[in-house]
Amino acid sequence: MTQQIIEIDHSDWQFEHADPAWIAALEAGKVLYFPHLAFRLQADELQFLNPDIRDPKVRNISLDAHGQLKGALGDAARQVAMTAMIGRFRTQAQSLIRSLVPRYTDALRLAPTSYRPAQVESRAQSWRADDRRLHVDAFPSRPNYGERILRVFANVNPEGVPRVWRVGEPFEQMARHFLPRTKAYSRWQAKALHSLHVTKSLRSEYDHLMLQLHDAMKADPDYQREAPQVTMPFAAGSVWVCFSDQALHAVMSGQYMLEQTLHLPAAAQYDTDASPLAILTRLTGRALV
Ligand code: AKG
Repeated sequence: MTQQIIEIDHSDWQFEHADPAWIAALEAGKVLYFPHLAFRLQADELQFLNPDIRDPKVRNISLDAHGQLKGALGDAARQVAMTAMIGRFRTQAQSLIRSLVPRYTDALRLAPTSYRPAQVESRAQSWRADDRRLHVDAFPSRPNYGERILRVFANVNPEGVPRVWRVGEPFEQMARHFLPRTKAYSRWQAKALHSLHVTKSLRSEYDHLMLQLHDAMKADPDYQREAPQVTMPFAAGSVWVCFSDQALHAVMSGQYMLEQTLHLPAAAQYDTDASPLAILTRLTGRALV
């Protein structure tokens, strides 16, 4: 398998000169890893390194695009301080992306920022929601018509515990393997899902295929075990970036991570042929959105 993780020795959230080879690697579905780029907590924020600050009814604490904090326990002062911490990470993550891939800047759409204080190993989940299985991100209720999911992750574990991921083979290889097994798209069914409010808009054939691939991968124990992959411990005090709708990933262990999602129209990429939409369109031979 070609190398799926590209290490970049940089300790600043702003780039003066980004190497075009990094952009090509990112758009090819690789993970950019910054082992010496840390998101630093302030002294009064260390209190948030505690899994009990999360409302157990939600999976992650999040700051929505309007600056509203969700899923955090504690009084008003704590909520304000937590909003400030997550907001600072959001600003730094945006600055990293804008300087790393300047052409994206005007096209990016801000999505929520999450704080994940729970220990990965202790999560109990259905197979479909289990992110310990290799997958690409695809959302059942929010069709995106090929819009990209760009994510910035920061491991803020205070005890040096890495966040361990498995990173799988290139998207196209996986798609060639699973596409013959996917169920055919039904426009009628997509309309029914929309009218029942299961989906927020009409699910396109692209969205259908992405969900099928997500589920097919997670449901296949042989693929999970035997597919080409590397185990990658992302160090405490490091950052990594990938298109999570393209990079096959699974999280195996770790605790305390911040994550920023940014959406990007596939047409705003440097190489528009590299997107999952372009790859699936080529492999199926038809328009999918
Ligand atoms: C995802 O958000 O898609 C994941 O797989 C989880 C990654 C993580 O929590 O480290």
